[in-house]
Amino acid sequence: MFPYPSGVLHLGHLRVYTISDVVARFKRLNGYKVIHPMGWDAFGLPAENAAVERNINPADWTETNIAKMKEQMEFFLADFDWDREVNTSSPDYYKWTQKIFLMLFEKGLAYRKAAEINWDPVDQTVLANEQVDADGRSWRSGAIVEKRNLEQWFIGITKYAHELNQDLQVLEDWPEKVKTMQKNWIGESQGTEIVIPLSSGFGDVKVFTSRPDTLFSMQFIALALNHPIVEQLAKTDSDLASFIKKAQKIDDPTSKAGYKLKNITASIPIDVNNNVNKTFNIPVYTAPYVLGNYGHGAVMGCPGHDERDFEFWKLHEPATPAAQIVAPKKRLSEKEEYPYTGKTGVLQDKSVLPYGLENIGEYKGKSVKEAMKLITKNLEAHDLGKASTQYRIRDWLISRQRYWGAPIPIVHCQSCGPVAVPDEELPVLLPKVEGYHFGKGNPLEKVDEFVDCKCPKCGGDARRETDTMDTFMDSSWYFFRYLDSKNNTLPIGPEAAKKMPVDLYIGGVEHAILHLLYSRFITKFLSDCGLWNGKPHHKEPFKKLVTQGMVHGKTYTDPKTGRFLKPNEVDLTDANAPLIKKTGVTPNITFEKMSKSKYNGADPTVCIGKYGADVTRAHMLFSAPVSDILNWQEEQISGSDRWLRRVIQLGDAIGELPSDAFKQDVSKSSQSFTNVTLNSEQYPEIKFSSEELALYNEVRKYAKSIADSINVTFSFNTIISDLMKLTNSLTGAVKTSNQYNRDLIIDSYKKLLICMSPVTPSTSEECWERLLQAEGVESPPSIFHEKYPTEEPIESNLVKFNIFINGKHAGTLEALKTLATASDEEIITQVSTIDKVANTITGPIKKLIKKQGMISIVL
Ligand code: ANZ
Ligand code: ZN
Repeated sequence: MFPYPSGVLHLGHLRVYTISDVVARFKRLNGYKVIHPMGWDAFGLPAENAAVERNINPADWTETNIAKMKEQMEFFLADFDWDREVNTSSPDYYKWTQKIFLMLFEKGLAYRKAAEINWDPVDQTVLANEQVDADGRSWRSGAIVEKRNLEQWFIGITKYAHELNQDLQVLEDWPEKVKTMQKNWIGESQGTEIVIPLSSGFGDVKVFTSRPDTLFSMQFIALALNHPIVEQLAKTDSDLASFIKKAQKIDDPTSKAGYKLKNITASIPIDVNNNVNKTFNIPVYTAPYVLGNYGHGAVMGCPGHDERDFEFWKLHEPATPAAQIVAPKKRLSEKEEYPYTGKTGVLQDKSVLPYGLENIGEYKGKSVKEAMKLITKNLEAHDLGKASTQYRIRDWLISRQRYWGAPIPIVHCQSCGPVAVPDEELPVLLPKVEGYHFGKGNPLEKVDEFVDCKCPKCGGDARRETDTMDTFMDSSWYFFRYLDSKNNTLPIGPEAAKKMPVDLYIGGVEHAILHLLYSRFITKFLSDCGLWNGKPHHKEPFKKLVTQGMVHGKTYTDPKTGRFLKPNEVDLTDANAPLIKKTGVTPNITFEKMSKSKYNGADPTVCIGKYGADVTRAHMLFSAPVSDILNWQEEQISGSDRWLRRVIQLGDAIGELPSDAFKQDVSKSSQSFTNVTLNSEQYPEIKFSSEELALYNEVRKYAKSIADSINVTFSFNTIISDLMKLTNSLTGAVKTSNQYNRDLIIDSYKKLLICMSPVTPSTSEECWERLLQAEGVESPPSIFHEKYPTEEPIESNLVKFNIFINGKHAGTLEALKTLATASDEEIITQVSTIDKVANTITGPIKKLIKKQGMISIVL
């Protein structure tokens, strides 16, 4: 996920981009062509705020920040494809964001509708919900925020709700948690839409229910506060009007508040004998727990089966018990608690239920599932209901009354209405706006040259749209642009589009819902428009998603006051026992989200400056599994530092050893040999001792484990521990170098460097170069042109033989299996390589027994 160019790279960036850099480098070593791009999510409010505060232009501010962050990214050696860089605020990017908007507009998926927004009357601007504090005041001006109804642009994401929900199933490599969050956000619900008749000329209301089987237990109807019938009644019922006013402030979905509407009642539309029913014996309420924008803004209240309905009923109609129709298979005792919300029961009448209907006809004994179907069918026959699917998700409001965003490419004409800006006039450029225009209202409205224009259709005077787009619109398609960042005729060309989808997408879990949902939606839309052929991929943009955890900082607080302590207030002479300088008291230590007010931030560039990029990267990966919170403890970085020093020293040691410090005559110096030809090109005519084979295999084993950590388990912390263990093994071998073939040692070291190189590119490259130069290669090629080791370990063909002399165990010998059938002479020669045995075999041999795993010699 690309960053917002705030101007400062933080540890969270370092973490996510180190992970992706390791994967990119690793995959390249494995022969893949990897696209590892980087770009900037550059539109948005902070740039505009900076413009207000410092009187600079948002474009200049953004550009400076990008330059700064690019430099910081170079510090940690991230190997990005800068030639694919995108910047969402540059005209050759937002031209295509505008084009995509127009494609949506053409298909009726971008439209205008009045919507309630937060209006700051002092700053004269629209605020996002997050910019309104708990007291309903603007975060910036402090003014009480007003609700206003303004015409806004919406994107019809609900048209894709079903697909977005259904295709979550195919995303096998996405975290379950993220899929669940998306599922809940979309909120697909299968149920029935029921027409409820109302008394006294009110016609009827529709309700949506997920439990049509509970129809005959319905005891009230509840309408949303803004339901047309409620609004109409409020005109003549002043009690109702004042109830609505109060209830509107209630933002609690469990609220029991309610108002019984006067002179209006409802009927259960059919009776159990399947006749139309108009008895009008059901009260109608309005209640804030009914959402105006879900279903039909109306609920059939079934206190016997729904928790909320039950609570509501108890409060408002305490004299009437809650009726039930569904009972668990086991008979309910009267005492047993209401409501019964389970779905495993069957429909029952009063012979089973204390407060049920006398007789439920054909429904008796039907399961919930059967009854749901049957009731829906029976309603349908009278045209009083039908199966229906509802969604929680709403259309996407993209209008922002802001300057620093992509202008919505629409012209408003008196006679033609909203008209698309023709393709050849794209992009609609953001005009440069002087700093003093910022702060109050939308600065674009004050630029006459921008606003005044001609209608593209009729040529008459027109007004250009001054709303800009939500930045989520910019980031909903940027991954396409990476594949074809310089295309100036299309957002992405057909050849480049074949590279979609993205194999691996890494980012914060804070984007689990909106960004990922919008990206999935736009990706599906672009496929439907033929911009890429998404069908083989279920039109999904991201095959694998990894959400990395946050980086938390060490936080010191005064145990008495709870005050956050600045670093210079704490005495850290003894790292294990910090003290508050002033009082000598031990501070509380916690790990919390880094923030200026907690003095717990760490600057990655400072860390890299102290320890180098490789150590910082290794420490970052080693400290925690990718998806967990990472508690940043700089004092523990020495572990990674020491490891890299050991790797460098190991190279020096190998280089300094004279060739006679290694195993010399293969046939003499080792006790036993494998007869497998190991990688014959590399080790011609060499047979390995078991120690050598063990080292050879160790290298392959760790190489495979590291590859699995990246390809399969995505557990980057274990990569570092594997590399450390391999370093130890190799260090041990070099200490006993006379038992090892020199080429094997050098090759193992090279393989260690290759395995390390995705994590610690500079150390690996440097050690590589030094080694090759010492070997006489004049200008060594980069380690990144090497291949990642993928050979399988080789099983030793040696087996253990227990040696007995005169019935006593005299030692063990590792030898080829064939020793069991070798000649006696051969056996004596081989067992004599064991010193202890050689000393005992003095006299003539009476008897020699040879078996698999056992040699017995009687002297
Ligand atoms: C009767 C009933 C009986 C219900 C019962 C539930 C249990 P989901 O599954 O989330 O879609 N409902 C419908 N419209 C509503 C609105 N605008 N505001 C608040 N609640 C609303 O939820 C569907 C259920 O939520 C519907 O099924 C309805 O209550 C309620 F034993 O109808 B039910
Ligand atoms: Zn016109």
